[in-house]
Amino acid sequence: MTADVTALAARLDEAARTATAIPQLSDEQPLTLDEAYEVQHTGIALRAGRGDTVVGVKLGFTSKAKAAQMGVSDVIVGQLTASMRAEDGGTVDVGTMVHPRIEPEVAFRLGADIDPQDPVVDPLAAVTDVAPALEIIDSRYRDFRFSLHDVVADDTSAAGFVIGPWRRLGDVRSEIDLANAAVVLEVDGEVAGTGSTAAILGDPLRAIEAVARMARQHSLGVPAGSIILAGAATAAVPLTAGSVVEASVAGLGRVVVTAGKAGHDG
Ligand code: 0L1
Ligand code: MG
Repeated sequence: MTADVTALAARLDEAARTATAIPQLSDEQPLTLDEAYEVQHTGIALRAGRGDTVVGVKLGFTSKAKAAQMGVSDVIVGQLTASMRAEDGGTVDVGTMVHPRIEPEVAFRLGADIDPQDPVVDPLAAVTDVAPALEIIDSRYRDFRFSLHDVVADDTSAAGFVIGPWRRLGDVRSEIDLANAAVVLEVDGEVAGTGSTAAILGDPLRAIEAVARMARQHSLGVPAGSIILAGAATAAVPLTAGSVVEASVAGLGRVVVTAGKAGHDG
């Protein structure tokens, strides 16, 4: 049976807009991986129709622990939109989310396009900046449970992100080993997780090659200016209204956000 991509994307979109958990799509009918990405792209088009814009991409299942938990051997890719972004030091509205979690990440910014069709040019050459980041993930599925294809359709649980101060990648690489920098996640001043950037594909810079490959396989554009969230350095923790969350990456910097609760309009 061929999936009704438009209807499935609309179902997920409604779930996100109303902060209402829904059953996994695959409970009803199995989706192929290609169909799941089609659902994701259709959902992003729905957001674009409301004036939102794609500003980057994110990878999921970049840690061995998460990949093993899901029984997968490759990363997944989702899309970040302007409306998902909260300012460093600002507030993220958890009232618009179902059951948000937050995780510390490393973000990259492109100074040039990544052309996924060009196998000659090293995609790493397109990266100009790096920053500590926080990602807010929020599965639109009940109990945060999903199959691989369900979570791809659900834009890999993308819901929010915060980017700390950008630094030139070349400067940072001359100062620290970006492949093994200590990461600390704090909630309300208490340590909620510790890890290393090594948890991100062994080296967060490997995310760039992975993004180029995923862009080629799943027809994504990654133009100059795009933000790339490379993956999480610790497990995600629940994000509740009133919490102040800070991530620090040793030698790179820190980023902070407060969870507020205004909720959806109407
Ligand atoms: O950013 C992530 O690693 C999330 C990927 C999707 C799986 C999840 O929601 O935990
Ligand atoms: Mg993430």
